[in-house]
Amino acid sequence: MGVVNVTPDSFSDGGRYLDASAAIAHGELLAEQGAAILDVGGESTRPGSDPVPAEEELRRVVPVVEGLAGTARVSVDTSKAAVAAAALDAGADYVNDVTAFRGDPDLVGLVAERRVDCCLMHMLGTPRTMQDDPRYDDVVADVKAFLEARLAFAVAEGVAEERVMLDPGIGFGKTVAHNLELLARLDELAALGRPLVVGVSRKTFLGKLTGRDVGERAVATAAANVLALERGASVFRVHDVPETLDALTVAAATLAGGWPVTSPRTTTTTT
Ligand code: HH2
Repeated sequence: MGVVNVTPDSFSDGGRYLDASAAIAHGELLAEQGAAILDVGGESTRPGSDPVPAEEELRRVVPVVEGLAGTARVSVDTSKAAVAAAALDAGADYVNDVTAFRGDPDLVGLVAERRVDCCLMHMLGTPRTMQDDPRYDDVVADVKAFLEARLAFAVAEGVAEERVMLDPGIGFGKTVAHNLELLARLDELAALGRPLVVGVSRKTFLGKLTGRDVGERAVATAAANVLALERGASVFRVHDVPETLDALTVAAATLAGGWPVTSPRTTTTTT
């Protein structure tokens, strides 16, 4: 899943693709590089960020979804039903809601009615406050119980279970230690039986571990994604598609103990 942020303030690429044509060109590049899903978002959820009014989010997201429809699957990264509805009308077929249907009471009904896939993510608190001393009894058990409850809620509201993917919400109300424990014990979340999405890309915990600035975290991102794959994740939300795809291709082949695993990639050398 390639990230297309149409925002002035995203933590790693804010302002770079605010113009619709730049965002569409970027999404096309990510698809060419191997992204199967393009996740288009018009509201930053970085720590400390403020919500964006629906009209502004719509203005940012809809032309980009329209421009990318047909290039790859298009996901809309929103917690607002009005934005999701317009994005689905414009060609998206996946709703990525970082509030797991807690942000807008109308979103779950929309996803049920349109019969589209969705991602429900764990977050402690809101983006404004989530990094202020987050605490858990047992971060993995707490996140697992939350995701199980949100999955049950979605199904009770009419979303088919097979439409739901779950995400531990790396960086959303978590310390470095919380993020590492979630990744190390991801197999416990995989036991919920739904595909797992992970979003580690360029995040602060990788900077704290490596000392690298936000634009220099592609290798760290790929390493975390490889371990997430090994523990059962199946969707990897990233800004740097080629690096992560190479790492995942090699990791998947190694885990499978054979070649080819999925679609073979062409290469210019034979060694
Ligand atoms: N992380 C971000 C945004 N959306 N969605 C899911 N499912 N999982 C994630 O981990 C996730 C997400 C934050 O990253 P980014 O979009 O790059 O930054 P910003 O929120 O500042 O736009």
